Parts: sequence; C-alpha cells; structure tokens
Amino acid sequence: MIIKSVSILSLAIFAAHTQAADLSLSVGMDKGNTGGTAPIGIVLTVTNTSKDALVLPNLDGPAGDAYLTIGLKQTNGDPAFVIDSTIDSTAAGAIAIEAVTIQPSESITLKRQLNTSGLGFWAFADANDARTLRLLDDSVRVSATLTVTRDTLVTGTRGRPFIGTVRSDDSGPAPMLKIIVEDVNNDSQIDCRDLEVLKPLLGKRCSSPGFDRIGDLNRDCSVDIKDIAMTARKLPTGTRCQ
Ligand SMILES: [Ca+2]
Ligand SMILES: [Ca+2]
Repeated sequence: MIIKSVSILSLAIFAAHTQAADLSLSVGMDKGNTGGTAPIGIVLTVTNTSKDALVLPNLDGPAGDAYLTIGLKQTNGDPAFVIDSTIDSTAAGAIAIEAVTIQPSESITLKRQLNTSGLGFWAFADANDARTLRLLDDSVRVSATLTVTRDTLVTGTRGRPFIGTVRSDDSGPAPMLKIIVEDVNNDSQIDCRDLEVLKPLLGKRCSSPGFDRIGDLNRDCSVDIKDIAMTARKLPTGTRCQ
C-alpha cells in the first residue's frame, strides 16, 4: 500500500512538471481603473513553451473541456473570491469556439471582462449569510488558472493536445488592481465631478425610479450623505466644490 502511494505521488509531480513546461500563462489589465461600477478588462497571454505545436480545445463555455478561473484576492487579508469564468474572446475579437493550434514560442491572447454585472466588486464574508455582503475596497491581486481536462473537441487540428493546468503565478507576480469606489465617474481621479454625479441621485433608493448603483458607494440600497461623505473624504486637501 505504501509503495502504491509513493508511485501515485511521483506521477503527480512528473505531470505537474511537464505541464509547466508546455504552456505559460500571464495576466494583465486591459483597463486599469476600477472606479464606479465599470467592468475591468483582464488580458491573458498563453504561450507555448514546449518544442511541439500544442492544441488547445474549444475555449468557449464552462462545458468541461477547458475552463478558466480568475482569482481576485484582497491584499488586506480579507477573504479571496474566485470567478469561474469563460473566455470572452481572443484578441482579434472572435470567440474561441474552435480548437486553436499554438506553435512553439507562439502566444495567443484571450480577454475576459470582470464586473460586467455593474454591481461593483463584492464578496460575502460568510457565503451562507447574505447580510455579510460587502464591497471589496482594497488592492486586489489577480491570478488566473487555465485547466484543460480532455481533448475530445480537438479535431482537424495539427499538434499535440494540451491537457493539464497552468497558473499565471508560474510566470511571474500577479498584477494588482486598486478598487476605488469613490471615483464615481470612473476617470481615475476623485474630484468635484464625482460629487456632481452623486447630487442628482441623492435620496434615491433601490426601489426608486432613476436609482443608479454607481451612486450607492457603500451598497446599502440608498444614495445618501454616507455616500457623499465617502467621496468627500477622498478629495484632495483644500478642494472646494460648489
Ligand atoms: Ca472621478
Ligand atoms: Ca449608500
């Protein structure tokens, strides 16, 4: 029994090593600002680091053959959360619904939009308690994992199917993004223009006509003085707004 366990362990180590040598995955930001409720573009670069042409299967959809996980982890120690993600498109804009061959040293670029719900970045401190919903408001580290579980969709392509897992951490430090909810108009600055966006929303609640989540900075379903104060506190010293 002991011998059997050791050989399984050795196999696992060998597999991890060969996968790391086949592909590398790096993560970057398509758009750095994270204010308001704007989506964030994540750019993933997959590079063939092996000597063979490699085939990646259909990358569209979580059907099970290939999937991508993008992890967001707050650097202040609060719980991480993870998005199980499909891949929106290749760099050229086409959805990757066909298997793709990557030649040795060649890279393909994939894009993924996060926060497309417009709700802002949030997480549950306790997944079983809806009252623990809160915004992510710290720097967030982004990482990604690409997993290919089988090659049944690889047809009509030339090359060796890639099956395995590759993580962005393998190719360097994970990029960071800063979440700034006080930048209401998402122009990378906190100034009087952000207060101008908030003013007409004052007094509106989730159920009110004209309510806009962009003004509800603390996500308590009400645009009120607390939201104004959050932005006001972040204004540069000495700023006077009309
Ligand atoms: Ca702004
Ligand atoms: Ca509020």
